[in-house]
Amino acid sequence: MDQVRKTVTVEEVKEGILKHLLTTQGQIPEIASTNDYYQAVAHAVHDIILLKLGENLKWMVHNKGHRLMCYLSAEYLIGPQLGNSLICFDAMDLVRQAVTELGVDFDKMLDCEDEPGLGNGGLGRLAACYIDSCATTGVPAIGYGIRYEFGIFSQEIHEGWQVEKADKWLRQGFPWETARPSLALEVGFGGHTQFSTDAEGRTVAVWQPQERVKGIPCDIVVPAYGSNSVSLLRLFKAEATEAFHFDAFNFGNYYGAVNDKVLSENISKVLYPNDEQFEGKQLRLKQQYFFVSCALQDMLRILTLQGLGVEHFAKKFAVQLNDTHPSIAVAELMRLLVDQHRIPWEEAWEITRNTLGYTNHTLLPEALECWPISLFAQLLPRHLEIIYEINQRFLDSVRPLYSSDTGKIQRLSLVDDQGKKIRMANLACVGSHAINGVAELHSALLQQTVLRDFYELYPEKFFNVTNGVTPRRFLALANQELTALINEKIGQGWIKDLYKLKELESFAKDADFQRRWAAIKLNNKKRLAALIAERTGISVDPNSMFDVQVKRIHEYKRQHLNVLQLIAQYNRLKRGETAGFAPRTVIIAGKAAPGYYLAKLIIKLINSVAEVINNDTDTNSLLKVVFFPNYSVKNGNVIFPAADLSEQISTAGKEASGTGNMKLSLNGALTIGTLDGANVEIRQEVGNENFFLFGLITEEVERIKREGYRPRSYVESNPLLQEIIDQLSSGVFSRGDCELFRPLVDALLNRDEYMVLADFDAYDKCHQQIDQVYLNKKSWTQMSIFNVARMGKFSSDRAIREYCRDIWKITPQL
Ligand code: 26W
Repeated sequence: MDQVRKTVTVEEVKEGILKHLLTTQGQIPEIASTNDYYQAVAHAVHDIILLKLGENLKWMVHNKGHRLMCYLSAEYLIGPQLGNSLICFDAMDLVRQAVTELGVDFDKMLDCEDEPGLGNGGLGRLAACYIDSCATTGVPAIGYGIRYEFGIFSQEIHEGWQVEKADKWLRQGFPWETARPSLALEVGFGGHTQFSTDAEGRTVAVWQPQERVKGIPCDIVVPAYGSNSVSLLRLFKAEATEAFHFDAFNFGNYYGAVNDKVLSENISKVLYPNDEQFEGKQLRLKQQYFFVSCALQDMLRILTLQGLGVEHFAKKFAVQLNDTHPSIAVAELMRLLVDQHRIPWEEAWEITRNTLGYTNHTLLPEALECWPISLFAQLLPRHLEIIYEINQRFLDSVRPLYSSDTGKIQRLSLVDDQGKKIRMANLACVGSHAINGVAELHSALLQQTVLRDFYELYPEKFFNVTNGVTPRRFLALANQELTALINEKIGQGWIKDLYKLKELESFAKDADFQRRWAAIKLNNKKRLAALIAERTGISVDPNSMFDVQVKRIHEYKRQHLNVLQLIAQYNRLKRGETAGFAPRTVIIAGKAAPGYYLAKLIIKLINSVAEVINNDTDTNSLLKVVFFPNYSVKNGNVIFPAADLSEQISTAGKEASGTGNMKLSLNGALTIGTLDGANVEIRQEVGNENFFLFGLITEEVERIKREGYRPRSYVESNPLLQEIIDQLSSGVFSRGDCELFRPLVDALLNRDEYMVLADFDAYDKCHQQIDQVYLNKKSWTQMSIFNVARMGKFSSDRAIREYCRDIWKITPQL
């Protein structure tokens, strides 16, 4: 890699860009737009990445025995590619100079990139971080998924409400992928099973699907930082098979055939925008099976290419299931091995279990996937038979252990109590050799709650791998000024070994270092302030505390707790209680699932409260509120470096891990948080004194609920809270409309599923304490430095090394 950089001069880079300006954009400099230049630069950089791919493919051919990690994920939120690639090649300055010399504004050019939003949130971004870390740590890896034509909707705000707009990310073309139609695979749906007897007298099941669809691999090559290693993201696009055309000509039903063609191509049309909410939609099951089948067939193709028999499958591949979305892989791999390759059931089962690992990402019951059996029978009849067979053998094997405990057997069953649904988490547990949660607390809770019966049955299968984030994108790229300062003090080693940030501790008390650290934060805040003004028209003061909560909007994440505290603070300021208050800008961003009414109402609430507070001249020099629209990887990278305070305030026990918490802390924000998800470990790492803790812990949440939680009692005993509820109910923040926020207020007063009211007082007091610390600039900065210095654990490189050691049994090459 070094060679690539050292041998390339600015002149050569310019030449490469100008060549692509003509050959891919058909443009000459005199009339080329900034976007034309972006496309040209992207293609030039993509050429370099493809050369690296060549090296990797050669390595694979010569290392046939090496295990390959295959990540199965319905979502990848990879973010913009150009800036990250330049970081990986250490070519940012070189290309900046070349582009500038061509008379183009480099930052505007970078900004032309539309990101592929092929994921909802945490789970999709984690998948992208892991593919990145596999490249950098030298773990040969392919990420398999779906190339949605429309990714997560883009969010606009109209009169305070979220409005969803189609995400046309392919509008300008996408220079980072290569379609490989010659590697297309076929996937079936529907039909029935035919049983016959083979030459040796064995029964053979042959699935006769009613419908077939082609999966075209679209490859994105993901570069490593500082080496020639790459990972491959292989996303499948659905296309009609040629059979449609035959039908059309043979039967004269041309329009019917074209219509079928359109229908089959719908499979990869759009990403489902729900997270943490299962919806039993047929097309979604089709998507899941479509990419899983393509992926497993692709692996079998690779095996054949390497001259290895199917019996080597588990030795060659470690397949990781990113939640249950790809868990149909258990049945599909069995079908391919047993029905197509005639491997005896027991042997196939051994291979399947040794191959698969399952990662759980949520404890919320409404997120757990349970597919109606009727749907399965219709779409995947053969798989349903296989699942029944797996279930029968499994239950037969455990019955002797729990003979008298029929409840236990029922809970372990892959089929629900009513015999109506397939429990995909159970299928994933039975079909894998390893099961893991994504933070210490989450893994412990999994074992105590949703997967308890499986834990008791197979304790040795359970692991924890705490999530991580890539330091390349989320520090080196997002925060280039801070990176330069860190590099000046401790060198660049931290980019590949994040524990090295520890060396910053010796500068934490250095006044000059603190001054430079704070100056960089201020610059980042100015950059965000400019973007806020551009996107919302709201002007904010970069000298105020930037208090940031960015994540999907969900009741369990409690954006409304943030709003209640904000109103409490506003009321205090209105009463003239300004002593000890640190001027504050509250910044909230995140998308709501389009069908999640209360989440959308929370967005409206934030905007309504913002309208009142921002326009109140009594207080608006001290307190401002911004709902930043369309939170994405791209916007996130401007927000993270500008945050002073990171809000991680979910109800204890509900957030599996969180990864935004890591990105913000890595950029020097201090955390206000509950003991939930990875917050627990962040606090452990940065030190209790550098973390603002509040709120009930998981056991207290459970106990209070058990004993009968009465949310109203918290309002009755707290005049501050009473005042806020009255304001919300009397239209103070809704131009007199007393009905607007009633559903939210009612949910809080009557149920308060997520204990917002129970945690309000502790949260409010914690915020007041934070103001005290913030007003002491030196000590705040020192805490910020300690936070960054102690983030080593939260690199996705560390997480990948743990997966390699505990689950995949792969030795990283770097
Ligand atoms: C079937 C509908 C559905 C769709 C997506 C249910 C659940 C999901 C995901 C599992 C939701 C998700 O993204 N979970 C998040 O995963 C992150 C990565 O591990 C964690 O950091 C977050 O805490 C968790 O909410």
